[in-house]
Amino acid sequence: MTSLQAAKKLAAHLAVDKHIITGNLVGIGSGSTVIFAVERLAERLVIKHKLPLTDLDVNPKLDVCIDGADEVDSNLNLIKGGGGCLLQEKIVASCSQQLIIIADYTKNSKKLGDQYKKGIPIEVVPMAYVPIQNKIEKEYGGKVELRMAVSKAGPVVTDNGNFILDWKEFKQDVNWNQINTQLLLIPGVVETGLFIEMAAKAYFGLSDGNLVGIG
Ligand code: ABF
Repeated sequence: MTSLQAAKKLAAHLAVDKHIITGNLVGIGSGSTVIFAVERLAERLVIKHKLPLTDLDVNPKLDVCIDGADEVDSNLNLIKGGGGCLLQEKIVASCSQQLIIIADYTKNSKKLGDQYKKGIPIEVVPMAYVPIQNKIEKEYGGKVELRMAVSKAGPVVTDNGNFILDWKEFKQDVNWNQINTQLLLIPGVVETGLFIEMAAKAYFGLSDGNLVGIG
């Protein structure tokens, strides 16, 4: 296991051990860090030999959501969606009393954009991607790129049938709450990868085997 993987595992195990108690309804995100959280949950549920799964239409209120992130600033604001999942993760997080972020040390930053250079993901309705690109660049600056599949055969299509725009080289000293609200008002924007004032805590595994937590 590399030291980065070990750091992810540390944060994931601490979050599960500290925040999940028997009987909790738990939301789970995606990504390589969350896999360690799921493994830990499975270990703790070994007596039952399976993780009971549910849906938001059956259980719309969750106790805790554990998820990864691409970047976490010192105010616990997040960039998520680098792996393509953001809308469903934001829905699950919003149904949860507590959002706990688990990450390795590379995700810990003072300001959004300090560490993560791939941009803020914005999920959009396909027919609107060009007007949205133009509007964001004109009003807020930076560069907005359509995310392409690794094969370059076409754009990435999300689980919800939408495209993803990555907003790069944005200004960092801004009111992210306000910007997020404004972005969501653009017709065709479905959701953003800005998770503002949503996370209660973030744990970062370090390369030396220690952990730091914020929140
Ligand atoms: C998901 O997984 C995404 O929102 C985020 O982009 C990514 C983090 O993955 P990893 O833990 O693999 O870095 O939560």
